[in-house]
Amino acid sequence: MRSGHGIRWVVFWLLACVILFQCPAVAGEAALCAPGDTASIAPTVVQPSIFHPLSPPARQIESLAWLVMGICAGIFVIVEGLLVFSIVRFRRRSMESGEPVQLYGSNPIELAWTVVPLLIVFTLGLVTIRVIRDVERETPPEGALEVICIGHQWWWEYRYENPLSPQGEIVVANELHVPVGRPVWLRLESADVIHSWWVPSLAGKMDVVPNKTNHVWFVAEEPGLYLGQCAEYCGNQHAGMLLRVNATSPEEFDQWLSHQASKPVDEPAVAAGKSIFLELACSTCHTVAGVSDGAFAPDLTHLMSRATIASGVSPLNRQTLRSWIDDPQNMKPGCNMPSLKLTTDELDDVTAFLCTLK
Ligand code: HEC
Ligand SMILES: [Cu+2]
Repeated sequence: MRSGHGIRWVVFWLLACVILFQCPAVAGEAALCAPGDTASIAPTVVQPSIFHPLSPPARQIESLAWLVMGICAGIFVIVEGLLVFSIVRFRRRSMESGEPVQLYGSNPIELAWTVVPLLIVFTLGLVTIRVIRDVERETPPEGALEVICIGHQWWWEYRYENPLSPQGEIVVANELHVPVGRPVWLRLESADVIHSWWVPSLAGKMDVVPNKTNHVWFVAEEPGLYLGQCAEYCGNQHAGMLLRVNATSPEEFDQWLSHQASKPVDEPAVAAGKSIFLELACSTCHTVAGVSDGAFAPDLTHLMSRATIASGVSPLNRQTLRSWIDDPQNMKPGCNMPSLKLTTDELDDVTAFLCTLK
């Protein structure tokens, strides 16, 4: 009976290790697809894993995780070792009969298994509190880039204060851009339900709560594309609410920022598509700077500068864009954009218009 217990533990730990080390490769595939209309060099993809930290808070969390796992592994080896030893050493031999010697009470043993766990819990508690204090700051780190992040069902909105932009602010969807080596201070807000911002290589999970402001900070140490995932169940497209953080050199970041602050090109050739965009409900939900100012859905001013569509669910190119507009419920069932049932011609025109929004 006891050995059955031992085997269950071994199986449990093996499974736990497999799960821990096989962190899901969220959207890795999509990330590697270059966008159709913007020629950009595919950045190094940093897969989401707490065991690949590239930012100070993520490093602290990793060290803490190893400490906890080390202590647990020690306990596991000692307990299971004693168990196996007892099973083998004190097994019933064929010649023996009757009950083995019964022992009741032992002060040294009682003391040992009270004091040792207390010490372990105390140590882990102290170390954890220290890590939490460092990871959850009350004030922005010095020289931080401050960005507002708003969680929506099922996409992310980022707002940068930017004097270059006429509105004094630039708004982008789903793809956060940050400069390497500079602290980033994200102010997290929610437009609807509770989400959680989690890019494991950069920082720990932080809930995004309606009517409450939370913060998360990180410093991307290397250039690359950091992937993550909404980590709080938020409805039927929770799994389609992926996170992408592009860390680039400060120069590239400044270029990106000033491009995002620029007005969209006004292409006379796509006037038909533009007027369909304005006449149909598109413009009541979406902003295109200088064209419409819907605030419910992703800002499309520089749509084609993004690599993905629908919060990382699909790579972005003319084809995916067209099929998205045709029926978003195909690509992202349950999402908050309806199919407006455009005719083939209207579809082509609107797609052509959006494709100019580089
Ligand atoms: C009822 C509001 C609503 C209307 C009307 C609407 N959309 Fe959307 N749209 C959304 C929402 C919400 C999303 C985000 C969906 C998601 O990722 O979960 C979205 C996403 C998009 C995206 C992808 C943006 C990105 O970066 O991922 C495009 C492109 C788009 N809409 C174009 C259009 C066009 C063109 C029309 C008109 C034919 C239109 N939308 C009408 C709400 C709307
Ligand atoms: Cu979410």
